[in-house]
Amino acid sequence: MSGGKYDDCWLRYAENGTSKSYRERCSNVYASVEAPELGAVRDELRRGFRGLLGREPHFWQHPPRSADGFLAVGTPAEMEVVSDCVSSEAVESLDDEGFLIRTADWEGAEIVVVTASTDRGLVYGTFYLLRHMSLGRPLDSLDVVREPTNAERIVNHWDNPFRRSVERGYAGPSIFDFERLPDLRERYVDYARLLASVGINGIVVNNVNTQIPNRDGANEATNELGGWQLLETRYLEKLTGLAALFRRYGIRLYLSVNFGAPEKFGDLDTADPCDDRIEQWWAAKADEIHECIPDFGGFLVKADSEGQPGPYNYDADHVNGANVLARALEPHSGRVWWRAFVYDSHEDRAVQQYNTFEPLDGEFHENVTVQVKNGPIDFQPREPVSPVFGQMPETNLGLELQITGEYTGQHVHACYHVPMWKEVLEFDTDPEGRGRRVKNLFTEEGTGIAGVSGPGDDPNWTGHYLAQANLYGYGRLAWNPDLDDETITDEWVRQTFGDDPAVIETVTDIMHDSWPAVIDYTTGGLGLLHMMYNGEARLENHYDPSPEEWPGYHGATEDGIGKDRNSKGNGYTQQYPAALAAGYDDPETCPNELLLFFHHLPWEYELEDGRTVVQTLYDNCFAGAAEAERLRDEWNSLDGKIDDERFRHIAERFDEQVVQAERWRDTLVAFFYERSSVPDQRGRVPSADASDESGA
Ligand code: GCV
Repeated sequence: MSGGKYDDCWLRYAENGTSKSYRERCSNVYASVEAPELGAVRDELRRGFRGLLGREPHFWQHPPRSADGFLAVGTPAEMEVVSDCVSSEAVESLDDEGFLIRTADWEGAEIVVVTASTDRGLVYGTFYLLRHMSLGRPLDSLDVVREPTNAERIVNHWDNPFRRSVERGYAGPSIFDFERLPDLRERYVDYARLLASVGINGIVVNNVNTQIPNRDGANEATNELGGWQLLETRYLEKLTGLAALFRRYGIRLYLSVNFGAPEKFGDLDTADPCDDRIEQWWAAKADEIHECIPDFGGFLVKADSEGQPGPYNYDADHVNGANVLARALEPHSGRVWWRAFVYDSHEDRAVQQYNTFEPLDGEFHENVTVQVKNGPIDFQPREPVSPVFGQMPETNLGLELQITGEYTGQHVHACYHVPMWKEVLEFDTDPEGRGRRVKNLFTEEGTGIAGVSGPGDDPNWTGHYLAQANLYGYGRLAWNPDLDDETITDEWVRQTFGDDPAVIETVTDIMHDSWPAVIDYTTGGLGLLHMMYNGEARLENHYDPSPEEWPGYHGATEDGIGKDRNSKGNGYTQQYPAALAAGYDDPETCPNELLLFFHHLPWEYELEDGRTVVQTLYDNCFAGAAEAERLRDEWNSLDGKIDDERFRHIAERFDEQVVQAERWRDTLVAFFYERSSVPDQRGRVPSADASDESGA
């Protein structure tokens, strides 16, 4: 815990078997003192080495000539030691955020050099070195060069500044106390450290729902809470200090903005993007923001979606809307992240994003990134990859992932998202083309990755300690989508829980099997979705089972289940390139795990392994709930092997997960039986026959 209050997550910096050799090389640190980022570097080394070496290092303003070894952190331009050990070409060829770490012999001393061409690169290099040491790895013969694959690696907060709540957050109130800004909390520094340690370089601090729609019939006052007012001068001034704090860690601040802002602020009677006055209004606002926050990242916009205003309100389209903001930000190197999550009905929204955005390909301004959720619906436990990817070659695209577990058990259930994201990133958007995996789409300037983050003010940040791994894994993948999930999991487990092999093995196994279990008991594992309670209220729960509620999404009727999102139905399959479309369009070739997403099939349609659709749904629901129990038991086997606080907290969550998994199982199988009237061959689902028998 830092300061005894908040959990350190993966930045625990515990002493390990290699600490003795770390003391020899790192007790003396020669670090440049120039830029604010270097203050962050020194603070982190002090903190990290206090744990890893068991004592604070001594900081020098010149090379410590009497020492046998030392750590040097700086750019070659500033430090001769560095330029003596690393060629200037090697450093100059790095991109702005890249770094280089090398072990070298310098005037008889064994030194470790962390260098980069920018101060931001030094921040990342320092965190890399500390991770390397936290994993107990040796410092001999280091020769590491790293650069991020994706230039933009952003977290999106859905925090409501004036309520201090977090939409889809499961860890207490917002970390940010907006009303008290410009006062800064120590917690902001801790959060910036967590983000920078995994390479995040942008943060959107407020909810995309900048006005909270009156879905629950609340009065107008509710509309005041979403945060559109952050564009007011007094709030921009408040944000200045927060932006400076994040800047020390190489993180740029962004704001979600309300498309109707010019009108909302009362200056104008329209927000029509094609009106010159609106063009000027946004340009003046961008200038004002730049005055307060010189490295301001830009705007994130949810427009024409779920009650948020957008260009459609003014008979304009998404290009008009995004470009007017882009022109305003352009002189300040700012960027518009324009969300593609646009739909107007629950009829079948799968088709809508591609239909809305693909025709606009090539028309968005250079500094617009169209931010697309991984699937066409909404962060369901499993969805196909959105057909927008790979099919808007003339547009900067961004991938939006959900770090917070809105539909995956809301941090009561353990659900590790990294395997899901790997599936998305490795997806080939055009099997007949080349090099068009999702992970290769965000490497060009202007593209990037955004994660809906969700941490809150709870001491453990994420509600469930194991959910910290999703924030960790998101950052690591955003930096390098080629990393495999085993590597990421292993890094996270060791840094978070230490190096006891039994603990590592058990936690790794739990992480690995958690997502498949959630899919099975909340969907039946054949591609169904939106089986959960939605409700009328604003903060719908998305947690409890409620399969009757939205039949439009899963298509269950007496004759079968699933949705014809294929050429017989709404044509969704045809939005994919031919090879994918053909595969999905035929139930015989469609992957089982998405079968009912694409096809409405008879309950007794036979799958390849000889089981029927309904029997497979029954089996998977039972298997998922049984798996939740097994994961709980595995966790319980760690009693006494990790600290009591985390052990108990997670054990309690698992107990609740098991109960909830059984509730899901029982609700879904009863629903499947009620609709299909097909009994479970294994006799586990109470059926009409069974109750007749038991009554007899
Ligand atoms: C921020 C889903 C979520 C909403 C969220 C929306 C979005 O509908 O349930 O809470 O709103 O997605 O991504 O905009």
